[in-house]
Amino acid sequence: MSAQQSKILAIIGQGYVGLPLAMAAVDADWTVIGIDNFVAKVEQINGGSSPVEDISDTKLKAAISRGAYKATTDFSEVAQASVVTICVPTPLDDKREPDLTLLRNAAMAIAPYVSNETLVISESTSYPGTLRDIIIPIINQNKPKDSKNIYFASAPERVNPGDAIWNQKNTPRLIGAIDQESQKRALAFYGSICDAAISVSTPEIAEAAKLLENTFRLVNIALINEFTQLCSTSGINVHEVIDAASSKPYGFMPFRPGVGVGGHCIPVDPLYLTWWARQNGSKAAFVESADSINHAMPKYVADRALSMVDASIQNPKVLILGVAYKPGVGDVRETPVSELRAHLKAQGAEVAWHDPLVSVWEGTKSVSLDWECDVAIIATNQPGMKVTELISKGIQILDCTNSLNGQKGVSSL
Ligand code: SAJ
Repeated sequence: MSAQQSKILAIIGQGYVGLPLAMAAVDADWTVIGIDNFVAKVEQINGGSSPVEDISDTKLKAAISRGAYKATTDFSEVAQASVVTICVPTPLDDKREPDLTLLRNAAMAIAPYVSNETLVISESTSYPGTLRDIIIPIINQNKPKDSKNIYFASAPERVNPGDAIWNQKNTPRLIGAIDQESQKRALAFYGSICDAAISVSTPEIAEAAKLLENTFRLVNIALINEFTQLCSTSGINVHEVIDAASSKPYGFMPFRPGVGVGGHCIPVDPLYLTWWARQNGSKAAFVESADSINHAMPKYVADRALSMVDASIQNPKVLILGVAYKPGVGDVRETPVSELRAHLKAQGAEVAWHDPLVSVWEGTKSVSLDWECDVAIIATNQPGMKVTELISKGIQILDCTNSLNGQKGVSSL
């Protein structure tokens, strides 16, 4: 491995995880090759247009113009790199079970090109054992004959889309490697990119910790969604209760109810955990029930909204405000608002939506706030949404975001 090769990084997958990592590595003087299967995305990126909200075109163009970054579909470029990170999605299949197709394909695609002494890191969230039992065997069985020494580590991504405070540099990273030399090299790599590279004893510890982080969020969101329904039946304002409980200086972390959980992480990663439990002959019953409680929220919200409309109206007109999976982003991946719309339509409602950060969603366009409706639902509290216009028009509103608490004509979850 030449000295020059020592600071070349290849990143597989140039999406929400891979592109921010690429830009952070460029800031740390790495030369980065971003590899992605999608020709259109590679051309868009090399044209200086960022497909990821948190990465500006300016930052991308600067990295490209100084020759520190390029995107390509050519996996043979992996041969130039000393470090290869796999940052591909790990979604669920149609049975809502782990789907490692993209991860296996990525390992298969890089294997013939990994040079001797290369460090391969998986950042893709998955169940414990994925690096050791799936990625490493694929690479060792398909690597070049003279690539005797390949190093392996797991460093699950901790990207928080839309987060203005926590980023690749200041978010501590967990590193669990297959052996000591791999650990030393992985710690050195992340040490060059972020402020805190934290060593854990095995890849399985790192993989399990990531699932715990996101499952912790899912179960606490489920608790508050269930608690909200209890409070609502007895006319107790759940947000005042949460604020009150938050006055305790220890032992309580406030979560807020909503229309459900979206994104590629919180509704997905805990199901890697429940599947893994079943593979080991046990049952993560608590996590499974949390998932079903959150999954029931879109129907609960639809019923609450339609109960606010005069029963004589056959096909009520419902306007949904904010369709992204969380505020501050235009990201609609796995947004629970899809199910909300489906439940409303199933009960005969005519549904339209408005979101200043999303122009097209599921083949439909965002409408203006002038769209006549019988009730409006604030599903995601997007910046720049002039909801007060609706209040002044006397439109009934079901606020799922606690952004209009206590205003006239506004019901809170
Ligand atoms: N949500 C609630 N109530 C809350 C908090 C969130 O209903 O109190 C909902 C949101 O509206 C959204 C969903 O949960 O629909 C997930 O939003 P999020 O902000 O919790 O999480 P993500 O998916 O954007 O990012 C998470 C983060 N995980 C944690 O904070 C533990 C992020 O740090 C991870 O890196 C990311 O998953 C990931 O990539 O795994």
